[in-house]
Amino acid sequence: MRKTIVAGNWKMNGTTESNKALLENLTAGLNAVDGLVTLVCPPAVYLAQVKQQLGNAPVAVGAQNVSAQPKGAFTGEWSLAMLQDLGCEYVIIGHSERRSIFGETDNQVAEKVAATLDAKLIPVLCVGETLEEREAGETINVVSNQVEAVLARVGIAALANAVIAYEPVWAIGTGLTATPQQAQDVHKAIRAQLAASDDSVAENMSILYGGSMNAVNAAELLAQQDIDGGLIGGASLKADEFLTICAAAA
Ligand code: 3PY
Repeated sequence: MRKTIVAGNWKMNGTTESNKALLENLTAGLNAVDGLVTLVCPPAVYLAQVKQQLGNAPVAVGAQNVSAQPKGAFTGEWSLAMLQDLGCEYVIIGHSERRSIFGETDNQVAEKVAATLDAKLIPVLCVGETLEEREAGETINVVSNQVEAVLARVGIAALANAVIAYEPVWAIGTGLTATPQQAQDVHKAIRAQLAASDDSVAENMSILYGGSMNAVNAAELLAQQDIDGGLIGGASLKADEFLTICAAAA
């Protein structure tokens, strides 16, 4: 069964105080809905605080990144075992900010997805094209190569346990959003690519849209046939906006 997922990517924002207030407002307004997963992904240093404050609330917790290495001399990194230890369920992998600012390659992304699946956490694999690539008519090629790098590494059966997020790079942190049709076209192409390996994995894959989704544009984006939720940046830092998006997805 394809799940609808509304995930907040808090990026590098928050304080102990502001997290507390955000989660209080979020949990106060959230209605648990069958088939809808609400997920928050705070900075790693706040994962324990967020997990503890959420208690039994129907909100899953994820990290924004993880090392593919199990442990050892990797200063500044954290492992999947540590995320398991904290009770995290999801890991965002290959966000365009990781790819463009920190130089993560398709191969590194594939290794992280593989390690996350091995650890039985759920990777949220991010893919998306730059503005130049879109203008050059390369969108589907670029996205399909990013998906293929992971598919070739983990295989279609394992990928069934992942989530994919399509995030056009030009729509991240810019206030620009893909039109519902532009987003739907890419989501449909990703699903078709998966279907070439396995129809049922394709049918059941949750493919989220990310890239300046907010309370105003969410309903129209989420109404598209192949859009199964959102990976929300700035709007996830405001409880009322995030709740509006959750309601639109329910
Ligand atoms: C955005 O909406 O800006 C995002 O990058 C979500 O991950």
